[in-house]
Amino acid sequence: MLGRAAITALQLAALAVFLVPAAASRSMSQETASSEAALSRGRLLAQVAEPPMSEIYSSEVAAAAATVRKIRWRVHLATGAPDCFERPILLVNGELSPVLEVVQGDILELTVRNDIPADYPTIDPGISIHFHGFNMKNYPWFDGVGGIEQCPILPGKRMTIRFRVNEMPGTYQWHGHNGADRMDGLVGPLIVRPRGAPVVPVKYDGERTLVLNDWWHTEAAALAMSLNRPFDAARVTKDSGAWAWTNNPQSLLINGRGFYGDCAIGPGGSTALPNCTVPQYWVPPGRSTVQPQASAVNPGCTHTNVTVAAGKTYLFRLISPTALVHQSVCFEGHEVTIVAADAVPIEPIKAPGGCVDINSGQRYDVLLKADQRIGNYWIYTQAQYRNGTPNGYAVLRYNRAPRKLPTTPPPQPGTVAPWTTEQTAQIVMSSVLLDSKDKSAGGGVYRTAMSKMPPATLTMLLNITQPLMNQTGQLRWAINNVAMQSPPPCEALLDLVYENPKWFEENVVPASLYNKPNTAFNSSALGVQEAKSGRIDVFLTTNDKKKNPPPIYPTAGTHVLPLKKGEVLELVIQNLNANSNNGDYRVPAGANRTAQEQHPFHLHGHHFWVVGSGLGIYNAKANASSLNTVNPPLRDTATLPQGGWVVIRFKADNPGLWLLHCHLFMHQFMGQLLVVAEDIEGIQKLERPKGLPECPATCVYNGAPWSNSAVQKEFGDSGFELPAGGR
Ligand SMILES: [Cu+2]
Repeated sequence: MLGRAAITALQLAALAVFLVPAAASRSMSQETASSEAALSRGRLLAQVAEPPMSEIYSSEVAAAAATVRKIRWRVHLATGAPDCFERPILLVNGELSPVLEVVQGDILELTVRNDIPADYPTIDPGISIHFHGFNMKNYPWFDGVGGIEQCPILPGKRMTIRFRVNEMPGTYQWHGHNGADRMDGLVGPLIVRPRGAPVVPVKYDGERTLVLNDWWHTEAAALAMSLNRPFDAARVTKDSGAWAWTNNPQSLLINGRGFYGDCAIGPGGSTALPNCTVPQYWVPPGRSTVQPQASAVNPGCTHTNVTVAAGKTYLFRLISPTALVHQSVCFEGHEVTIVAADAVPIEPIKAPGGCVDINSGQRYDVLLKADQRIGNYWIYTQAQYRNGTPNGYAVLRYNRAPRKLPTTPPPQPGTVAPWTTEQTAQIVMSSVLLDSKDKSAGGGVYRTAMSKMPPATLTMLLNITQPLMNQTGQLRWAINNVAMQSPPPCEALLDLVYENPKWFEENVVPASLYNKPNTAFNSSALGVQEAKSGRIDVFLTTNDKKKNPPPIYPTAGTHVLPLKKGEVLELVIQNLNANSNNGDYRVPAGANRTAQEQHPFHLHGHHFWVVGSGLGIYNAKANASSLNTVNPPLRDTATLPQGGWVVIRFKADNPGLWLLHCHLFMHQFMGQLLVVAEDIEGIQKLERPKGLPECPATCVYNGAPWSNSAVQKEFGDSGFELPAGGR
């Protein structure tokens, strides 16, 4: 946590934040008033508010809602201690992870102001807001990916996002999609209410929303910069510093709260948290069930209590925006029934053992009946595939139960098995939707969900590897041997496409032309290409292997997959060993480069059919029986299993540039993404909205290795320093 003190000292005086009363949305005038009142009280420490719990759904309220929903957000820096450890965090109007709630058919008019100080360290200056899971049909400009669809909102600037919410009702999330902002707290629930009666009725008495996040004690920029340093020891210099893994998260948060072990705080265990008098609490089991007291200066230093009334049924909206962790979330002593996945109704199924597997980017709606003895029960989250991550805990508290912890010891990590691919395959499309004859139901937003999955007109294999880049010594994640390097945000990619109908033809550079093994490469090589073409270089991947074969050697660039209108693309995403690239990247002695990891693949602009997933190498014939072509679920995020494959399918019916990427931030940052360029002519028919953010004068590659001298040059005055290098 080097540099933290300097930042907070610099910013504290201007960064008073306050506890915001729970409410789904507020007007700017109210926010400003509260903010000023808080400032005048001179309180310096952040108070992290629990995200407001949604009230009982009422279709009358929804139907009467305003057509234009104007919301103003001020995104700013504060200090907070969500898990007892104080660090800089990003808040919206003084609140961590506020709920954004809209009604189908509403026009959302969201004005976002970036009040983050210009010298707050970042790998990519400016912010943007993405509406995760929204198809954004006709609004590709507002999908919120910095550098691709818009230039980011720079410090001191604002942007108004305006679009009609033509989305399926259900549970989504919003989050920052520029740099690593979402790891600093810029994320929250996004809920779409149906206009009128829901198409798939689900009976319940109340709603609860649980945001299940992972959390580090180090600012995201420092973690990301360390990931960009040379992994290959032979490329490490004194100035470059060495690659450093982020490690597992320090905490799992439930609704922005967690509890960091025993207050021996800090990645090195060195720094004691001031005012932290809480005794050992979560571990060892049964040692103490004394409720830790949240002190006046450490209000975040406690867990979330979720209250329920005995005999009532609740819809829990489970949302995972994690940067790294695939979790199981469990409800002690209670059965839960899953009724929706990624906002789309599914055939209701019981979660095995009361536990739901939820990957980063995914959402599940589950029903829980409070049918147990009045008391306190654990809600706990557990990391899968990442041993050493502590559990997250909250308390399910019945009304009239004592204000204490559950009497049972807190369940420990490693006690819940992840779902198998067979269990995941039990998630299928709701028969109510499939059997419906009314294609206009829900404003027609369910049309795809109600349709039989069309046959694929185009099939493509995406091989996932983790190469070590010969050119830079950086460790990357690659799709078909291309590690995506975002274009510098001097102009959004979407603008280039829009301005010039021939842009793709003129600027697509066959990958075979450059980035051959052993060619000289430096961090500005892309800039050289850009200067040559006058634009940005692009690698093309198509199924036409003869014309544009995927690169043989791992390479870095803006990875684009063009798709014509009406095509039905089936993507087979295959997990491979790191060193199965045919490449000549070096494997450092002793390093295990055969490991595979699971990846939650998320597609912007679409819900896709999850046709199937399994282990081993995909074989169309041998795996045919495990594919579901009858009632596959429509999702926007699907797990590529460790050592396995996943098959997804979608129809190109939405003009835009849509990211397909691993939703683990670290993997996305390390190159595991590409841009689906869908129906370019269709894009050009859409009117470009006015008032999009101006692009910065200087282009910064977030793919650049951050040497010590580069960090000093960029952030020298802020006191920011990277964590010590090392592997
Ligand atoms: Cu991944």
